[in-house]
Amino acid sequence: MVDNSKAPENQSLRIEAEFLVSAANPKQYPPESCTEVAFAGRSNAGKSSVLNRLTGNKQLARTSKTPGRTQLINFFDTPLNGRLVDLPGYGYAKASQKQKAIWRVNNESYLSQRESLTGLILVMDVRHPFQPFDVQMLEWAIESDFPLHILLNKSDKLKQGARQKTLHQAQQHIAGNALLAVQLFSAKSGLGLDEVRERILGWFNAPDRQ
Ligand SMILES: Nc1nc2c(ncn2[C@@H]2O[C@H](COP(=O)(O)OP(=O)(O)OP(=O)(O)O)[C@@H](O)[C@H]2O)c(=O)[nH]1
Ligand SMILES: [Mg+2]
Repeated sequence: MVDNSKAPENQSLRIEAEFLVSAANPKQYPPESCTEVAFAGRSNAGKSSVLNRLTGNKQLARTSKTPGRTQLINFFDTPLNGRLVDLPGYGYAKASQKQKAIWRVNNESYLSQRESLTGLILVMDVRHPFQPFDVQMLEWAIESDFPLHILLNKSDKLKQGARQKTLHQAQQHIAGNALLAVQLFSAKSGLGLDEVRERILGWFNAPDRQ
């Protein structure tokens, strides 16, 4: 992905990360030795690009123009006593029924069983927010009292007025729940980087869900 960010970064919020392991099933998950923050979202919303931008490492998670590229759960270690976890994207239309079923089992087992999971970043394309699977994820978070932070990614694709309007609608969508937050983001330009890094560092530093 082309990096054309001109936005100055607050270096004290940097989150370096390195690849730890890919898992196709729970037996392959690493030990629950530290806090984990997972990235979920529709295929092609830009989860891998967001991870690369957050960590300042364009090689970290693979990005692709071909949806459905990230099939496994990928774990990344940081020096901050916290891990970043890239979940496979959902909603890839061309996936077979069998692939979709495997996807669902893998994601649900991670989300429901992982004690060390402290926060969830839900990445949406700002141009198509709150698709059925996003809403399902949001409802799961609300029912489970689980902290969730929404990134309206690819904000560089919209003009200022349109993106503010989407942000406002999204804020109304989650209003009244202190565990939920939403912001504009662009993995391409770096818009919104400090805000999401602060949320993740907050989770790393206070692993009791909040
Ligand atoms: N313009 C723009 N393009 C983006 C942005 N984020 C991601 N993309 C592009 O969107 C496409 C998909 O990005 P990925 O990061 O591979 O998406 P993903 O959600 O990891 O996809 P899966 O691994 O299939 O689930 C790539 O072509 C990226 O370059 C962004 O903020 N702005
Ligand atoms: Mg990916």
